[in-house]
Amino acid sequence: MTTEERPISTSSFVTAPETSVAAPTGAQRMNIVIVGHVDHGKSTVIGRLLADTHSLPDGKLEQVRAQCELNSKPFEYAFLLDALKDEQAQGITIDAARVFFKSSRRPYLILDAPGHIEFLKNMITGAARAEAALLVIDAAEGVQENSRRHGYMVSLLGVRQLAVLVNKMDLVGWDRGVYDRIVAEYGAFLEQVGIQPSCFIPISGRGGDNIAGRSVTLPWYAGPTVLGALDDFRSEPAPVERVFRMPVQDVYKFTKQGDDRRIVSGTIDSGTLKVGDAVIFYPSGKKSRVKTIEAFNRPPQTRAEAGSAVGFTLQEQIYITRGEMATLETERRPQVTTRLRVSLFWLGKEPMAKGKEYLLKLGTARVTARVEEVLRVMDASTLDATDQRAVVKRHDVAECVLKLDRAIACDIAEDVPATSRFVIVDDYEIRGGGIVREALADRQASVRDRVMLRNYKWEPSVIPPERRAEKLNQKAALILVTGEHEHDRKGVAKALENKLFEDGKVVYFLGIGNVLYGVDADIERKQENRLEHMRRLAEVANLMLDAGIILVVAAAELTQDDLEVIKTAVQPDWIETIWAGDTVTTDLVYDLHLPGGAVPEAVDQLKAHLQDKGVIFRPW
Ligand SMILES: Nc1nc2c(ncn2[C@@H]2O[C@H](COP(=O)(O)OP(=O)(O)OP(=O)(O)O)[C@@H](O)[C@H]2O)c(=O)[nH]1
Ligand SMILES: [Mg+2]
Repeated sequence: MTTEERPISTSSFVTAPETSVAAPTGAQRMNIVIVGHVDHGKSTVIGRLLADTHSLPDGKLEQVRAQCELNSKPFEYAFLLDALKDEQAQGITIDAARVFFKSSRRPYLILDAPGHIEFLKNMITGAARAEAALLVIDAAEGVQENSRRHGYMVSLLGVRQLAVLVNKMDLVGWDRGVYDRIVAEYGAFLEQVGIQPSCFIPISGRGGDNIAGRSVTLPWYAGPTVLGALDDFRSEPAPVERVFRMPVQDVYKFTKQGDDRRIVSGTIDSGTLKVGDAVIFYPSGKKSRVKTIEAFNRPPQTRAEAGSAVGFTLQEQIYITRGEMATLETERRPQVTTRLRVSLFWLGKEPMAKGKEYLLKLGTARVTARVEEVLRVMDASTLDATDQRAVVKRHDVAECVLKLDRAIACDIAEDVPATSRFVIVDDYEIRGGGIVREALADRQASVRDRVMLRNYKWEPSVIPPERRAEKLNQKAALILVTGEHEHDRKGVAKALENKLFEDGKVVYFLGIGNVLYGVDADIERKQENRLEHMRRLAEVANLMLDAGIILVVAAAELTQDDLEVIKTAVQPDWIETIWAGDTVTTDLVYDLHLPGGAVPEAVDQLKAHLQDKGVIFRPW
C-alpha cells in the first residue's frame, strides 16, 4: 500500500489532544523506551506525539511538510525527528534517539532505539534507564520476531510497565478482529515471559488515531490513548530514595607537596551521599568517612544524589581503585563474589561458548569472565527452550553461571537494578548483556569475609602507597614464582631477589617453607588446610606489600585456586605470576612463562617483565 491511501489525519476525525498545557513544574520526568519490529511505526508514533502535544517548535511541522512537497515526497511524521536533530528551541532537545516532551501530567523522555545492540547498550549502561516501554506492532504484518525479542528484552532488563500499540489500523480497515487476534497472540507471549501489559491500544500513527486524541474510526475501543497510557504509568521511586551506590570511576590525587588528599569520583547510581557519611568500598571492604563533596564548576556541597557526577574526599586516606563500589555503612551491603547466576541476552555472531574468556563490565568494574555452566537456553522470539546446548547463539536468552577471575561488587536485580546490569565484551564489541539474578558462593567466600573485616578494621598509615612508591622508586608487588616440583624455581626467585637488591630495590625472598613452619606452625600440612595456608601466605604478603616491598615468593605447583585465594587478600593487580619450567603442570593462568634454562637468562627475562609492568622502571 502506498502512503497516499489514506489522508493524513485532520481534526475532523481525531478529537482535540487531551493535553496542550505544560506539565506541572516539579513533576518527575519519566523515561520511556519505544521498541518494536523494523518499520512498524516507532518514529511515526513519536513524531505524532510531539506534534499532537504541541511540543514542536512553532512552524516546524509546516516547514517539514513544505520541504516534502518541494521534493515531491510524501510527508512522514518520522521526518520530524530528523528535522529536530539540532534543534534546541522551545525546550526541545533531541538527538538520534532521545526525544523530550511534556504532557499535562509530567515531562517525558522517549528513547527510540534503532536496533538491538543500541537498545541493549543504552538499557544496560544506564544511559537510558526506562521505567516503562511502548511496544509497536504493525496490525497488517502482525507479531514479528523482534516484537517478541524486544518484549523479552524489556522484561529481562527490568522494565515492568508496558503498553502495546497495535499500529497501522488503517491498513486493516480498522478491523476489530485483526486487533483482537494480535492481542490474544501477543498477550499469550507476554504472559510466558511474566509481563502483564498495562494495555493494548489500536492506533494509527500516521493518522494520529488514539495517539493524543481519541479516534472516531475506532468506536469499539474504549481504553486509553497512547498519551493517556503514558500518563497512567506509575513513577518508580526515585533512585534517590534507594540505597547509595556509586561505582568508583577514578581516584585523583592532589599533586601539591604534602597534600595527600584523594578525590574519589564517579556517578551516583542510586541513593544519596552526605558529608560525614561512613562509606565502605566493595569488594575490598575498606572504610572511611566523607570529608567533602566536590562538584565540577560548583562550590563544594554537603550532599549529592543519584544521577549526579561527583567527587568526594575522605577523612582517612585509604587505598581504593577504579572498579570498586562505594556504599554506605548503614545500608544494605552489596554482593561480593566471583560467581554469578545471571540472565543474559546474546547478540554476538559467534555463539557464546563455555570456558572462553570474555570481559564483563558491571558499573566501573572490568573483569575477565568465563561461562562456568549454561543452565538454560531459549530462543528469545519463540521461547523454545533448547536446554541441551552448551552454547548460546545469537538472539538467545540464557541463564548461566559466570565465573569471574576476581571478585566484584554488585547487586541482584530485585534489590538494586542499576548495579545488577552488566554487558559482556569480546574483541572490543558488546556481545551481550544481562542482569545478576543471584550471587553464588565461591571457594574464597570464607577468606573474603575475613579480608573484608581486616580492611574494615585497618588502621591506615599517614603515608599513602604512592608516596612510598615514589620514595622507594618501585611499586610494591607480589611476584609468585611457581613451577614443577623438580624445577629450580627457588634458584630463580633468589637470583631475582639478589639482582633487584643490587639494583637498589627493597626486595625480599620468601620461600613457602618459611611460612609453613612459622606462621603456619599451628596447622597441619594437609590438603584440607591448603586454603588456610594460602590465606596466611597472602596475609603476610599483604603486610609486606603495604610496607612498599617487592616480595618474591617461591612455591611449587600453585594452582588457579591458590591464586584466587591469594587475590582475595592481596590487591589483585599487584600480583605477577611466573611459571618456571618447560611443562606447565597446573591450571594456573600465569603472566609470564619461563621455560627451563639457565638462571641468569631467566632473571633477565623476569626483570624485563617487571619493567614492562611498571613495578620497576627502565633507566632513561
Ligand atoms: N498506513 C500507515 N502507515 C504507517 C503508520 N504508521 C507508520 N506508518 C508507515 O510505516 C513506515 C515506517 O514507519 P516508521 O515510523 O519509520 O517506523 P519505525 O518503527 O520507526 O522504523 P525503524 O526505525 O526503521 O525500525 C513509514 O512509511 C510510515 O509512514 C500508520 O498508522 N498507517
Ligand atoms: Mg524509526
